[in-house]
Amino acid sequence: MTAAAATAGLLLTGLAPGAQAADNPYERGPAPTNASIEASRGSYATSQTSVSSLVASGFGGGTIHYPTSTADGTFGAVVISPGFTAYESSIAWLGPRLASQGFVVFTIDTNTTLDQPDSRGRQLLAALDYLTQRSSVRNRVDAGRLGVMGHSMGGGGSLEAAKSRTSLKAAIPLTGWNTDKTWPELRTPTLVVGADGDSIAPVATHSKPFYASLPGSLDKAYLELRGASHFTPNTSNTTIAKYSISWLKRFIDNDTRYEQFLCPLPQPSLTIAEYRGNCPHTA
Ligand code: 9J3
Ligand code: ZN
Repeated sequence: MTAAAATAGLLLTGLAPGAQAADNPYERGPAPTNASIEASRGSYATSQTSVSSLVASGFGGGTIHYPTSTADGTFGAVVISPGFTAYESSIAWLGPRLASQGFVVFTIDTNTTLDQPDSRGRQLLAALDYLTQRSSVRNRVDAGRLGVMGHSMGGGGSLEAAKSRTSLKAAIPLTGWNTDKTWPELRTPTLVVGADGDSIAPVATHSKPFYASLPGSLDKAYLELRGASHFTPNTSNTTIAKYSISWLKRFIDNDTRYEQFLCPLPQPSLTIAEYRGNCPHTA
């Protein structure tokens, strides 16, 4: 070993935990376990800040949840839209649940509760722009690593957002609803979550064709929740959380430590009626 190499080794071993020179600069938090992604909270303490509808432009305001500490640098971010006639409160559980794993999470209200999926898609993008350009936490966000989620028409909106902004790193429609059933235009890794008992956005006419129409070359997955309804995404749900966390980590953070939860494909269980996808992932 040269003196220079020995010095480099000393420097690396001398770094503080969490500040190690990781192969992946976007990796955040400790090595995951099944227990850590199922837990009601991750390793990061979180804070929140409200965004008034009066300052929001192009969407209805909301709440930003974010890791309190700045010691780990910037984080990827995700904006989440509620569904038809619903408010931010209907998807609020996802704010601290996802933020505590190491994301900035913006749960929003839409301009009106009757807005349709195409409008919700535009509002998700407006909220991402607010988050990265004008919000009080903008310096905590890595503007190049963004994702979208939503419930029902908000899930349909997440597909619309990914279609119009192909730079997005992850999309997760939760019991999504849309009159457009075909999404070959997407270039964003997409996890489609359906519910076996959904009679408002039945998987046969919504989530299944959404998933099937995504490009075969895309990293994509279809998770059908067992014993679930259209409104299952409106309250804390461990299956939704663990696969959403894994998908966001894998594709927003490029964190391959989470690949173990996505590939090989999860098997049917008490909470999973069906899971489809491509493995291994290519992005
Ligand atoms: O956002 C949703 O819950 C969409 C389902 C719905 O009520 O559609 C009827 C037009
Ligand atoms: Zn289409």
